Amino acid sequence: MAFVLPELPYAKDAFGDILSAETFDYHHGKHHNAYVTQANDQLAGTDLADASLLTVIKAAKDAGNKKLFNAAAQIWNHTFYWHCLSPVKQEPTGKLAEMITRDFGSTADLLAKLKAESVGHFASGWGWLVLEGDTLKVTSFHDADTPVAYEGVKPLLTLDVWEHAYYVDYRNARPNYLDALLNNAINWEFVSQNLDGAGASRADQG
Ligand code: MN3
Repeated sequence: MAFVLPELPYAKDAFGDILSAETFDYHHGKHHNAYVTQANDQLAGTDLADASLLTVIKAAKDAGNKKLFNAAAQIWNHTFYWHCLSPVKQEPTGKLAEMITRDFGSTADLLAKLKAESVGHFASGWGWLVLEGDTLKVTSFHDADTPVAYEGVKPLLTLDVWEHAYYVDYRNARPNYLDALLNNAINWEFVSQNLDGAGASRADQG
């Protein structure tokens, strides 16, 4: 079964100036879609043609098939990223808020750390909040690399810092894009859900 481009969990104009409809047209409609096409083209007629996205990501990594890994991991990363965004401003609550205070001091400290990691990430990649054991950690991954390719690293929240994520609305100003998202547009409810360790499955398909 071929992979599909998942629908956005909101209207493409839902974020106003924070992320424009034009950004979604390109980022979701063209970039994300291209990864779907690239993965399907490579998988057609192979043993992995009916495998789940997570299975393909792990198999491609084990086989050292960088081209397939990049396409499959980017399908997963982008699907997860869309779910991490909310057009309605939210705050971390409950157990997540307690863990943030325990591991970072405050939500403001976490946001500052996520911004610093993501701004400082050289070239293309993804900023991440992950769960390792019972501990929250801020990290980043290069290019298409993804926490779901590693044992024991559970995805909670991601920020796309490839230039295509912000160039339409922020030109080269990655820090402004990150400020806008972190302060206004994070789906903390989704992040909280992912504390169950099942975040990987929420962007899986096939
Ligand atoms: Mn992207």
